[in-house]
Amino acid sequence: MTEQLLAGKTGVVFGVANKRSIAWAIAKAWGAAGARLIFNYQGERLKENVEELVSEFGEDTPFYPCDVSTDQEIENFFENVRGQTKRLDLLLHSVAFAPKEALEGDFVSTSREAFRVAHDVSAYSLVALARAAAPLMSEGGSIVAMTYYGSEKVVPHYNVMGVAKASLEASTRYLAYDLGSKKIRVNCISAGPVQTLAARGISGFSSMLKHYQERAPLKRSCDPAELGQTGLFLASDGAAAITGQVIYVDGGYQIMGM
Ligand code: NAD
Ligand code: 0WE
Repeated sequence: MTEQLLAGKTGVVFGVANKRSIAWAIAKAWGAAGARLIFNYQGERLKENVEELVSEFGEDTPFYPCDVSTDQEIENFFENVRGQTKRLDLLLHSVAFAPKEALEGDFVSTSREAFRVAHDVSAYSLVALARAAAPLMSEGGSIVAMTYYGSEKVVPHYNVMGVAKASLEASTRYLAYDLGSKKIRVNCISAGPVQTLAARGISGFSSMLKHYQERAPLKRSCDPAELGQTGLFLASDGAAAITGQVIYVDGGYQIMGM
């Protein structure tokens, strides 16, 4: 039994698409620890999926549409949140997108538009969501975002997503500075590769998992439940003095030089 580390806390979760989503693993850990959760879904296409999943937390679990590339949808989403709760404690950002063609060829071929979209959806959205959530975090809070090692070293084909994740990680540090006086902490989890919807389309993904099994100190990447437990730690008072950091949940892969 998990201790009720998050009893009395309320969180918003961005990025559940299906049961394999990293957001879903972290939501389950937060929910099992006693948090009340409110979810987004990206658009009508994902509504039924998300509706069925979130009902596991009870029939009345709120979920609202929010495409993070639209200011108006972010405003409407938080208007709905304010209808459910006076206070927020937790925010999960588990959202990324780059146009498919930008993850296939060379980085040097990245179009202006693909660069813009990748940064808008995958990095700027953290700033916009943090700004909308902060006024509700009246007793402090914890903001957690998902990142990947391709932000700091070249991972072939990760391309513009790596540049956007570098921006996400830097944004995490600047947000941690701005929001620290309100006792709002902002951190990233850098996950090793996990089989999700966002990973399935990537050619050579299973050879990446094999690479981690050969090279990572723990001889594997990570599993979603472990990301859930790290997300729970960052949300809890155990992490009360941790902000602006990137925590690696990657079997130790990030420490290796050869
Ligand atoms: P996923 O496909 O389950 O989740 C990605 C989510 O992003 C989806 O729910 C999708 O709806 C959402 N999204 C995309 N564009 C959006 C938009 N405009 N507005 C609102 N939502 C939008 O895949 P995942 O692997 O769980 O990815 C979650 C996060 O984890 C991402 O930030 C990803 O970069 C990161 N990550 C994934 C891996 C991996 O190997 N799977 C490793 C490290 C980090
Ligand atoms: O962040 C990611 C992937 C995010 C992602 C996935 C897609 C696939 C479908 C963003 N945009 C899109 N656009 C689509 O059209 N990961 C950390 C998983 C991932 O993706 C890779 C990886 C890894 C790891 C792409 C190339 C190389 C490695």
